[in-house]
Amino acid sequence: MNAAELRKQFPILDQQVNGKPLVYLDSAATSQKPVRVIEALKAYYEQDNSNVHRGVHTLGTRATDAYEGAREKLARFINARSASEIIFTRGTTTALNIVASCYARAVCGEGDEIVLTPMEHHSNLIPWQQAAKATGATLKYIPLQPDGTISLEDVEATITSRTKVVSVMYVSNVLGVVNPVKEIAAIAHKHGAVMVVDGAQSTPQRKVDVQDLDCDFYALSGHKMCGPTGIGALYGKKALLEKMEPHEFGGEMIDHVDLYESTWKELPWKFEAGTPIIAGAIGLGAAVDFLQEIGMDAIQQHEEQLAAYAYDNLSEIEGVAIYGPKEHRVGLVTFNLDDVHPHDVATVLDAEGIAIRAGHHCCQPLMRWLNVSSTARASFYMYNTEEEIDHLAKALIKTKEYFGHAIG
Ligand code: 7TS
Repeated sequence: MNAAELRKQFPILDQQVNGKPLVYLDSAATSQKPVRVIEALKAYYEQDNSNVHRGVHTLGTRATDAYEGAREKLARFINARSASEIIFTRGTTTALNIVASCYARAVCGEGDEIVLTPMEHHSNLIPWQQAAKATGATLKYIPLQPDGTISLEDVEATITSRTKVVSVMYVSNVLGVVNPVKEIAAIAHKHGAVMVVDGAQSTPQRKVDVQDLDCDFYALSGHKMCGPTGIGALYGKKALLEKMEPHEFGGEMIDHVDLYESTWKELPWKFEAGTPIIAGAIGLGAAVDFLQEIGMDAIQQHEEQLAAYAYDNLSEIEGVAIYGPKEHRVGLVTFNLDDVHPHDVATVLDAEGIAIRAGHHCCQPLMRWLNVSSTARASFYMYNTEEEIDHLAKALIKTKEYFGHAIG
C-alpha cells in the first residue's frame, strides 16, 4: 500500500492550515473521504434522488436498488449471513441504543447482570446504565490489567449465569488495544448471555467477520471508515432481531395498519421507520468498495506500522507519557506531554497545521482509571505517512520548549 499515492484520492488533505501543509491525525474521530465516496453522493443527488420502497417510477427503483445494494455490500464486508441482518442506523451510538432498549430491556430483570469494561466509550456505557436502571439489572465490569488489556481469567471470573448481556469494544479509541472479543463471546455464550461488539474503531481498520467472532450484535459507524456522517449499522443475528420490538414507529416499518393495531414489516425494515438515510447508505456502499479494493489486511498492516513508528518516536521525547500497551497496537497513540494541558498541546500543533484530538475522548471512566483528566491523541489511517509522524514529533519538541520557557 502506497500512502503517498493513496492520499491523492482524498482532496481535503491537499491544503494548507495556518500556512502549513495539513497533517490530519484525527481519523479515530472521523476519517476523511475519498473522491469515490464524494462522487457517489453527488451522482445519487444528481441522477437518482428519490424516496425508496414506495415509488414505482424509474428514479424510485434506482434509489431503492442503490440503497438495498449498499446493504448487500456491507453484509458481505462484515460477513453477515444475510443482508436482512443489517439495519442502517445513524451510527454506532444509535445501534448500541437499539440493542440496549429493544433487547436488554426486554430480557433483563432484577438481579440480572450486564457486563462491560471500564475502557468503553460513553456510547457503549450510558445506554446500558439506562437499561440497568430501567430493569433492576446490575452493571459489572471486567477489570483491566495494568497495561490496559483484558485477561480471559478476569472475563471468566466476571461473567456468571446471571449475565444476560456482555458488551465490549473490539478496538479501544484511547488505549489502542484490540480486545479478544471472539474469546469473550465464547465465554458469554457458555453462560447463556449475548455478546455485543462495539465495532466503531475496528471496522475501519481490520477485516471483520461477525460469523467468525460469533457475536450476536455488532455496531459500526460509516464516517470512521471513509463513508459519510449520519450513517452506520447494527448487525444482529436474525433470530434475535426477529424477536425484538422496533425502537421507532411510523411509516416504512409497517406491514398492516388499523386504527388500533398495526403489524411490522419483516427484517431489516421493521427497524427503519421513516424515510431512511438513503444517500448516506449509498455513500457507505462506495466506501466499502473502496476499502475492499485497497484490502483490509493492507490497511491494518499500514496502521500498525505507523503506530509502532509513532510509539518509538514519541517515547524518545522526554516528558511524553504514552497510554496503553506498546505491542499489538492499532493506529493511534494517546499521550500527555509533561504538565502541559492536552488542549494547549493541540492548539500549538494546530498552529503547525497538525490536527490531533485532545480531551477525554468520551471515555471519562477510563481517564479516571488512567489517573488523568484528559489526554492528547494522534490517530492514523491509510493516507498517513511516517513523514507526518516526524512532523508531529518535531512539533511536540517545539511545544515542550515553548511551555518549558513559559513555565520556567
Ligand atoms: N465507540 C467507539 C469505540 C468510538 O470510538 C466511538 C466514537 C463511538 C463508539 C461512537 O461513534 P459515533 O459514530 O456513534 O459517534 N469515537 C470518537 C473518538 O474517539 N473521537 O471522536 C469520536
